Amino acid sequence: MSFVQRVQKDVDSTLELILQEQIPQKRGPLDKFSKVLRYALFPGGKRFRPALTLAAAEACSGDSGAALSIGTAIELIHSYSLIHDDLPCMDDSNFRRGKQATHREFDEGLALLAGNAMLTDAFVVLSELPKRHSISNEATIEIINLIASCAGSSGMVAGQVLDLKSSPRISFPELEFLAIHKTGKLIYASVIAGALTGKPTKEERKALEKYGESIGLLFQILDDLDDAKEATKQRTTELPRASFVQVLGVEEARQRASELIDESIKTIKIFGKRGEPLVELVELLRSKHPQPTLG
Ligand code: GRG
Repeated sequence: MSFVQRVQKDVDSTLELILQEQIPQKRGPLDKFSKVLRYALFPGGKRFRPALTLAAAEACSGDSGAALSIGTAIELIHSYSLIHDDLPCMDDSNFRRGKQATHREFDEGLALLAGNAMLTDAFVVLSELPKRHSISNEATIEIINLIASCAGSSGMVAGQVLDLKSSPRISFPELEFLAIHKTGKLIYASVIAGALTGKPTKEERKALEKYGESIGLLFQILDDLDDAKEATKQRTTELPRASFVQVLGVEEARQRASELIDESIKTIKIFGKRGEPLVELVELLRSKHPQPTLG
């Protein structure tokens, strides 16, 4: 079993435990609500963010149990953002992860509340780090502060606001700022929160900050390249409101992705063997999106 497959299995079991603890079997509407949460969480997506948290913990010889709890909490936040992003008042998407979006399978009210519950429950999980793992109160507060600020009104939500109001004529700096917030901040938080389960040196933390920033932006550029490829296949010209492919063109977007892949791998060389899972995650993104070699 690969590193990522192991993380997927562990995150699924942790989510299952959280669901059982937060919503013990109740009858009536709450039973239905528990089905809504399950529908949105299983089967999951790539579980890429928790994989980053566990990989960063390993690089810093951190606590893997705590990293799994943190990564799962971040996956709850990510899942809330996907449910809300699909709502008619946002991206108005009917499908997610190969099936009906949550609000289409159930209704808008329940989908909205499922997102709210996931975001809130994530902080229950995080606040219990000292009780369940050997993480100090001080480190817990730092982790909660990092994740909340990366997800909130100066992080992912800010990016979503800009996306909602963006025009296809957006400039490159504006688009980069949008992507760094909408997609990059939560990915950055996944890396740094994992590192905080250990005791990274100043140099190690700096390297992980750079890695987190690069891989966050890379993730969005690759997603835009995928969307553009899909649009060509479907022979549609309908592209996301603001996309790197629209602003840079396919070749330049691929070139930028290739540079970010090289930068992120170079940055984590200082971890040697302990950094291997972090390298594996970049390689996973590369393998799914073959890049041109830079001349
Ligand atoms: C609603 C506050 C709020 C924010 C939504 C994440 C997000 C912000 C919107 C999703 C829009 C989108 C498709 C962005 C592109 C990059 C991205 C985050 C893709 C989805 O993440 P994956 O690929 O999904 O990790 P899985 O399904 O694998 O979990």
